[in-house]
Amino acid sequence: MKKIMLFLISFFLLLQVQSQPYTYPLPAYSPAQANLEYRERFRDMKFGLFIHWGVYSVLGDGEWVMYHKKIPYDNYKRLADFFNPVGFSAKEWVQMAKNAGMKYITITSRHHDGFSMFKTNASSYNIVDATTYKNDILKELAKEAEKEGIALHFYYSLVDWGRTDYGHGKRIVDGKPENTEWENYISFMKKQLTELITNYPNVKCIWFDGHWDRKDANWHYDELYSLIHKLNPEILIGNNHHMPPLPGEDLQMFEKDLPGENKTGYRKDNSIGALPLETCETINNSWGYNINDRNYKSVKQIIHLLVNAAGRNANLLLNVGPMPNGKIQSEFTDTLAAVGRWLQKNAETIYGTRAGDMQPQDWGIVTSKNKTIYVHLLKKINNDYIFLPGLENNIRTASLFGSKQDIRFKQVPEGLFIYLNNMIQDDIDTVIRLEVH
Ligand code: FHN
Repeated sequence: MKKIMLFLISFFLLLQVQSQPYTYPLPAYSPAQANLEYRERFRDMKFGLFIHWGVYSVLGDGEWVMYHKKIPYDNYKRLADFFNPVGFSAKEWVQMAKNAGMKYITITSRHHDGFSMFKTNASSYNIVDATTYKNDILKELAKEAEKEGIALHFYYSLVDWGRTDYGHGKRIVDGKPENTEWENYISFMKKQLTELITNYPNVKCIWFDGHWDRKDANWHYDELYSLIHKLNPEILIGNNHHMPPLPGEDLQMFEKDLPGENKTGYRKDNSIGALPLETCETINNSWGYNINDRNYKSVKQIIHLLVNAAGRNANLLLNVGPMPNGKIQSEFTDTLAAVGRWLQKNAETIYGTRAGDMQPQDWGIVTSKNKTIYVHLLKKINNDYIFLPGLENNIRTASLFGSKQDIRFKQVPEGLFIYLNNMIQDDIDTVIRLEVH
């Protein structure tokens, strides 16, 4: 009995030692001027299109279908034979994003299933070499996005369920999966990242995902990040690792959470840093195409996400999962078009703004630009007034945005009262424009 106890104790101690998160002694990083400038342009953009697309879309059950349905990799790989997206049009996608008021597109260049959506010499499991379609859709998208003034970002998975050098499911010992060629996997990623940056020179951000699969592994971020910044110092690096940013990263991202919230529970440390912020969300409940998912967010919900993100200094990266034929379903395109119409009217209150000095309130948020503050009421207010605590700016005028209607206000040391008497409130967002002295 004593022996068994001893064995169990040492087994659990060993497990604990092995599952220690890897700590990153990353070198200090000073971003290049071009990088700092792109960070500001990125902050101004406010709204981007996230695209999860790969061979998994053929099964219409999301991008994790292989994992969830326990499909052996050899069988899963055959999906490439059926992936023939003849309906894909880079022009249509870019126009859809533009009409929605989106300023950038982030697309999955390779997801956890290891299928590359671009021509790569590092693996034959890619859209050009493994499908009958044979076209590099990233090339087409890159060309079209550049022509239309839309910035292009690439999602890149750290996880690979297929490669033996990744060793999916293996135990991590001393920062590496046991009995695998981990260094080989790292150099495979370096090859692909080099291709993505040199063959698609307008790419402006690499969006890593999958760290959470191996918190205790050494991902060699020092090498990956310095390679990217050496190839193009302007490129922003983001990593969806659910931790505060590491040295070498240029943006902080939040998955299905606004900065400061932690609804998903992904974060241990919920702090918000000084880097540009981005929050990503799905237009229904799925990232990759899911034929059964009818949980479409409404136009109002999307606008509220966007406004709430802007009021917290973050961009909204809104995801759609295109169908296997390359088309985007009408439920999504209709919503995006309606959001675009709203943005056309309200552009000034969103693009190029920063969060106002006031913390988000129960009724909404504020954005600001130069000497103007935009108060976004995201709820119908039954009171005669709202109060903006801590607003110290010296207000000159207040008016209903988009009309000449002046609004009464009163400044006190604790903040600002805005009187709403008889104001017709908008069902989505009533915007009040404050001019500061
Ligand atoms: O596992 C992925 C998931 O498929 C999707 O890509 C999202 C996007 O943020 N990230 C991962 C989950 O954290």
